[in-house]
Parts: sequence; structure tokens; C-alpha cells
Amino acid sequence: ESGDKWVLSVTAQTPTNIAVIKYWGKRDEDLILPINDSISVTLDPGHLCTTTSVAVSPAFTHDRIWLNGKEVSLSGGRYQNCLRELRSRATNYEDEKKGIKITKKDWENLRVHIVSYNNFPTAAGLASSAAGLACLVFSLAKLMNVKEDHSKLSAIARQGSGSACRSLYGGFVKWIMGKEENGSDSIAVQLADEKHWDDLVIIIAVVSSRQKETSSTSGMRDTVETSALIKHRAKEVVPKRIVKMEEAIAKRDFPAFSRLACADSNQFHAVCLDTLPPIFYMNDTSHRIISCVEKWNRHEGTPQVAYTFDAGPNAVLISQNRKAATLLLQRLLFHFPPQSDADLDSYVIGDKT
Ligand code: 2P0
Repeated sequence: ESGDKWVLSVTAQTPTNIAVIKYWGKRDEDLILPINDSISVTLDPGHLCTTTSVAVSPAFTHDRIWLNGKEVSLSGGRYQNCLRELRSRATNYEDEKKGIKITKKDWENLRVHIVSYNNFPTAAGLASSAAGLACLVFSLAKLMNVKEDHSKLSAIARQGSGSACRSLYGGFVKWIMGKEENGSDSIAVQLADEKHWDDLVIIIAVVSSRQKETSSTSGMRDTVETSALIKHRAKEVVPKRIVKMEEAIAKRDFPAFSRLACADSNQFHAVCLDTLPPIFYMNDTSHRIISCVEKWNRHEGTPQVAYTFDAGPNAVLISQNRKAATLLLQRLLFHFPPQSDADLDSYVIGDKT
């Protein structure tokens, strides 16, 4: 294509991540700086992921974004921060065959169009913002020829949504809270790649795909303002747990991994209850799933399955291997029989990473 009729585009796909040591609470709301480190597992590509296409053309007059087929406003500070950070790092691009030449300076005036799809319920506590913002930052960085490594990109994705910084890597990922006021050292690092512990099987039991009532952003703000327990958690509990969780992952020690993940999920929900007004993310079904897993693990004498719940009632169940996953599914289907064929789709099964 020639003249100003060209369109240049990039498409990327990013899986979501599930925190096993949770992020909850910010020390800086604009830069999205957390009050503790967190550790997550990134799911396999293809399951619970976001696909994003970004395009640039001299014919575009405004930056625009469509989420799941619907245009939404890009005026929010978070999007704007990501776009600004990426534009300032854009570099020259040239494709002689197509007659496209974009200089670093051009990027400031070129507008982008962004189209993004989730293959799972948005805002039902399944970390849709994590995959979404990571994918947006990654695809725009490719489009704009940004030559930064993944850790720098993670610091940009972080400004879109905290948990997004962890989705830039596969495998096991730590988001280091950092010390700097400008957030430059609040980045994600990979602890182990996707091959390190590939026996793990993650099963997501969708208890409800309804939108959650309290957004993570406002929920954690209320927690930081009103909960005494969060201070104890961030200062005393999480730092020790992070060390132990890193060890458990390095050694593929499933019993330790499971105990730490379950305890951290439970404390996160305890901190939500300790908030004023209290935040209830889990429901009766979530509690029944916890009891069922706890009973089974106790009966076996050693943990077979770990559970973790984010800002919603859906259960993320991590089993040690395929055999344990099969037994878990049997148990789930026995205790929570699907009421319709459609319910069967709710048992999303995916290998880790
Ligand atoms: C996590 N969650 O570590 C925790 C556990 C939910 C429970 O990160 O305000 O959507 O965009 O930084 O990242 C959800 O919080 O919040 C979250 P913002 P985000 O995965």
C-alpha cells in the first residue's frame, strides 16, 4: 500500500495469571505500586486468554478501543499512562516494500485502534484485566517497535492493572513490590518457566460468571484505609510466605505449595471481611468447595489439591498431576452436579502454563 493509505497491525494473545500469594493493597494508586510482593502461575496459552489486535494508520483520527466488540472510552488515566509510556519509547519503523516509514517523532501524532477479546467472563474475578492489559501493552510495544525487555514492559503493564505485570511471563512469576517512589523497580520477574513444573493441572470451577459487586481497585482501597489485619499481612505474613513459596516452587514441593496457596487465599478473604464495609467475594458454593478439598486433603494425609479464590466466587483448583485432577473432577461433579448441559462448559480444564 502506498501514500497514507496504509495500515500496520499486530495481533497478540496473552493468558491470564492466578496469584498463589495475593496482591491486595496499593501504596500509590496512580502508579499502581503494591504494599507486598505477589507470586502467580500463568496459564497455558489458549485457555482464559485475551487476544488483542492493534493497528496504526495515518487515516486514524483518534486513539480508540473496542472490548469484546463494544467501543469503550480510552480516556481513563490507566490507558493514557500506558499509551504515553509506550509512545515515548517507540522507535523508527520501516517497511520498504510496503512503502511505510514511521520515525520516532511520527509515533507521537499517529493514532492507534485497539480491538480486544476475552475468551472468558470479564470482571467475574477471573483476572480479566491481567490478561487484557498485559496483551495491550505487549502488542502496542511490538507495533511501535519498542525495544525494551519484558521486565520494563511489565512495569508499563503494571500501570494499566497491577496483576497485568505478571502476565508478561509464562510459568511462575513474582511481582516485586519495589522501593522506588517512581515505580521503576516494581516489576515482574520469572521464577521458573512453563516447563519447570508441568505436571500441575489447573481446574477452574466457574461458580458464577456474574460481574463482581466490588471492583478490586475500590475494594483494596477500602481495605488499606480500614483494615488493621492488612498491615499485619503485608508486613509480617507475606514476606515470609514469599520466601517459602519460592522454595516450594523451586523444589516442586506440592504439599508446601498447596498449604501456602490455600492459607494465602484464606487470609486474603479474611482481610476482605476485615474491611469496612466488609467485602464478600466468596459465596456458599465457594465455601463448600473449600470444605470438600480440605476434607479430601486431610483424608489423604498429604495435600492433593490446592484451592485459591480471587476477587470473586470462582474456584481455582490446582492439582499435583493428572491423576489427582481426574479424581478432583469426579468429586466436583458428584458434589456439584451440573444442572444443565451448559453448566458442563463451566468446568474449564487447563494444564498449567
Ligand atoms: C492478585 N487480585 O494478586 C489479586 C488477588 C485479586 C485478588 O490482582 O487496581 O485487577 O488494576 O491493580 O490487578 C486484582 O487486582 O487491580 C488482583 P488493579 P487488579 O491477582
